[in-house]
Amino acid sequence: MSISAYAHWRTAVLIASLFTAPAVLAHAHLKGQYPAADAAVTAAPQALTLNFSEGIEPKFSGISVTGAQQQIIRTDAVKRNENDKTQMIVPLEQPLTPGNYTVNWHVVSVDGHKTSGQYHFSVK
Ligand SMILES: [Cu+2]
Repeated sequence: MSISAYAHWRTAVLIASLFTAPAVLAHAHLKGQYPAADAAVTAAPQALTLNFSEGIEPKFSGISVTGAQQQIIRTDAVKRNENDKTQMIVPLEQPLTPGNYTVNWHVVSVDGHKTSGQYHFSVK
């Protein structure tokens, strides 16, 4: 490899590392949840749990749950699993009745980045 080709390669590696590392990895992406996205559960859940790829700040994180008629489902304050800072637990004030539900979530991860998303599930 010529000197200029080597220098070019070094520059490319440096730029690639600047753009790939922590910024993307550190965001809290939703990895799984209960009830699962698009699931139809038979047991009425008393809480929703959401698992993220990074630790979350419960004070700045939350969900809103709405039913098929856009009615707002009342929830208690967001908690973080004491043994797993990537797990958010949202108790429901009342068990869910049969129907379709939409969950809009937003979290701030421990590095201060915000992410949000939406999923659906139903209770039979
Ligand atoms: Cu981040």
